[in-house]
Amino acid sequence: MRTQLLVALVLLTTATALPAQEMPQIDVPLLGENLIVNGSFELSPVGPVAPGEVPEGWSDEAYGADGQLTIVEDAAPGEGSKSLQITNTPDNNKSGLHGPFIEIDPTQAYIQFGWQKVDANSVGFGMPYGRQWFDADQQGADQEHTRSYNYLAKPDVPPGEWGFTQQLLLPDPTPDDGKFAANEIPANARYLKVWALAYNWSGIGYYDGLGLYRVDYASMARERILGAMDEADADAIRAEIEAALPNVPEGLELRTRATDLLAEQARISRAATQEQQRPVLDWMADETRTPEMLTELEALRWELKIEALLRTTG
Ligand SMILES: [Ca+2]
Ligand SMILES: [Ca+2]
Repeated sequence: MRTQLLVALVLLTTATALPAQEMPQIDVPLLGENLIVNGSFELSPVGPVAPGEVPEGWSDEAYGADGQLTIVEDAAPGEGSKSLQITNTPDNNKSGLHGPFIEIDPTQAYIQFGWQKVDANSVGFGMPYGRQWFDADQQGADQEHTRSYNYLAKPDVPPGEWGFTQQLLLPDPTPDDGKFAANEIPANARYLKVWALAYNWSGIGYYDGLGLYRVDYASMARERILGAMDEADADAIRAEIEAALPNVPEGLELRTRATDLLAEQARISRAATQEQQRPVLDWMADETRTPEMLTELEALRWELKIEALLRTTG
């Protein structure tokens, strides 16, 4: 058990060994590459983005192509030195970027994060950064009584300061209710488009270090589940129950319950050790169940002791 835990910890450490500068405060293990191409705007030349064009890796300028985008070079907090500048005026107060379709698996976990700033003299924040979900036909994944886009919470910093924001995206646990929360992935979603907007205000705003990664949820859940079993000394309790069981008469409710619980403990343990790609919701169910199951296992050990005692004295 300790070896498995160690392996999980090593995986956790290596997966997060990414440039610290680009990802402050990210405390979940990441898988693979940044799914946002040119999210830090380092692939683009410094200067105004021509009207009708967008920086490499992006799909279209939101709300039309009015030449409000510029790649600037300053002390950008994300990777490299460049960032995206968006200029809004009273007459032209909406702009920003939409990304291309990014294929996702709605059963897995993702994290979206990024930096943003508005100039000190700007009114309000007004930099909605988020995503739109699409189904397999690349139509909006909204169902009745909901909408297909959500935004991250805006950073808690005053105008003039770069603020970092991040959001863990998890599968919608209730796909049948026709709605999904801001951090939930609709069950019918197969794609998303990142939105980095400056909406309905006048002034200058910036984006930098935008990221979207698959999260290695399995390694986090595995560590929590196996760690809880290790701490509760589940293997020892299990051995004790297995040793006591042959003395419990057939047909006793206690015996059935013990057999079921041992089977469940073995299943959760095996799944946590072996399964890599299973749905995040299955991991979450096991994470929720594990502490309850361990409490029941411990109680069962005592019930069996008392049962044995009663049989000896009776
Ligand atoms: Ca950058
Ligand atoms: Ca739901």
